[in-house]
Amino acid sequence: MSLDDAEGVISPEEMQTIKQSLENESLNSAAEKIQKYFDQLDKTVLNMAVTGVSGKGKSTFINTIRGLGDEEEASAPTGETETTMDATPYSHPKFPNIKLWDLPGIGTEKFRPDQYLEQVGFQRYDFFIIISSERFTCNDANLAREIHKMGKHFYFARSKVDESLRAKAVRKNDYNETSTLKLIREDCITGLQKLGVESPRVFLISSFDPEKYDFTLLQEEMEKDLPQEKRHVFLLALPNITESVYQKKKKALQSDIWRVALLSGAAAAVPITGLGFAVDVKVLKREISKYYRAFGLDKASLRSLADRVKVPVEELRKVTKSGIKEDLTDEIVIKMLTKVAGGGLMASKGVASMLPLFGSLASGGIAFCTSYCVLKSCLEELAEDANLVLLRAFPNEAPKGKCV
Ligand SMILES: Nc1nc2c(ncn2[C@@H]2O[C@H](COP(=O)(O)OP(=O)(O)OP(=O)(O)O)[C@@H](O)[C@H]2O)c(=O)[nH]1
Ligand SMILES: [Mg+2]
Repeated sequence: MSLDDAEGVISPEEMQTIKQSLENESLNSAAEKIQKYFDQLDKTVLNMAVTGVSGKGKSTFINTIRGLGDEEEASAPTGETETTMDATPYSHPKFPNIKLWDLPGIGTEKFRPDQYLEQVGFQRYDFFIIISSERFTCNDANLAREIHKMGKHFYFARSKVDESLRAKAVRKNDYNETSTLKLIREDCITGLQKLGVESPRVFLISSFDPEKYDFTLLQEEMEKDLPQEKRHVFLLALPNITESVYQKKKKALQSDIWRVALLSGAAAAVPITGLGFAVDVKVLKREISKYYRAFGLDKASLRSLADRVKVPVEELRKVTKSGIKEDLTDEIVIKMLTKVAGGGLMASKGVASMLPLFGSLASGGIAFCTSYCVLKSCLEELAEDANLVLLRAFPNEAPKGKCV
C-alpha cells in the first residue's frame, strides 16, 4: 500500500477493538491507558541464557541473534581458547531490554555441576539454550533436568552443523545432506535418552548460516513458549533471516498502529501549520524508528551490513522504495502527514467511518486517521524495503538468505 491508497485500511476486527477502547471513555483517558500499555512494553525485559561446555559456540550464537558478526565492537568475544569465564549479559543493540547471557561452561573447576544454576543466578532467566557441537554430556542432561524442575524452558541446540556436514562431505562419496542431518539428530537424541532425558528435542543450528537448518524453528519454539507480553519484544529483536520473520514482525507492529495513532492525536498533541489538526509528531517518529530497527534499516544496521558485504551504504539506500534517509526527522514525518491529509484519504470509506467515534472532537478523528494511514503505509514499505536491501546486499542468494 502507498500513501495514496488507503481504502479499507482498518479491518472490521480492528475497528471493533478501537470502538471498544473509546466506548465510555474520553479520548484523553483512552490515550492514558494506551500510554500505560506502551510504558509496560518498554519495561518488559527478556533474559535468555546460553550455556554449554567451552568452545561449543555460545558466544557466536549470541552474536548471531544480536545481528552482529564476531569482530564488531559490541560483539561477545569468541575464539578457540576459553573465553567466557563469568555470566556476561549482552544487550540486544537495537532492543536493549533483551539480554542474552553468555554463561560459562558447566563442569569447570569454578562452576561445579551441583552449584551451577545457583552460581549463574538461574532465577533471572526466562529460558535456557544448552549448546553442544557434538553429543550432549551428562552435565547438559543434568542441567536440563534441574531447569525443568524449576518450571523453566530449555532448548538443546546442536551447533556447528555446517562444519559437521562439510567434514562428512569430504570423507564420504555417497554424501547426502538430509540423511547426514538425520543421523546427527538421532545421535544427539539417543545420547540424551541414554542420559535419562525424556523425549528430548534437538535443534540443529549453524550460527554462521542462521537461515539454514533449525535456526528459525528454534526461534519459533522460543517465541511460542514465551508469555504474550514478552513475545512482542522477542519478535522485534529477531534477526531478519526469513520471510516469515518479516511477516511476524509486521503483524506484531501492525497490531499497535491504532494505539500509536490514537496516542499521537491525543493529550499533548501540537497543531501542525497547514494541516489543521494536532498531532504529536514525536510519538509517530518513535514508532517509525522502531520499524527501522526491527527491519534492520536503521543507520547502524545498514552501516554494519554495508561493511559486511563491502557495498557502499548509499547503494543499499538507493534500492529502497521509501528512499530511507540517514536520520528520521520531524520534518520527514510532517511531510508524510501532509501527503496523506492532502491526498483525499479522509473521504475513503474505511477511514471516514472512524470519524464519528471521536464525537465532537472531529479534528481528533482526522488526526487519528491520518496518523493511522501514515504508520500503515510506512510499515508496508519498510518491510518491502528490508527485502530489497537484502537482495542488493546478497545478489546471489534468495532475499531470505542473510540477516540484517
Ligand atoms: N563452523 C562453525 N564454527 C562455529 C560455529 N559457532 C562457533 N564456531 C566457532 O567455534 C569456536 C568457539 O566458538 P565460541 O562462540 O567462542 O564458543 P563458546 O562456547 O563461547 O566458548 P567459551 O567462551 O570458551 O565457553 C570459534 O572459533 C567459532 O568461530 C558455527 O556455527 N559453525
Ligand atoms: Mg564464549
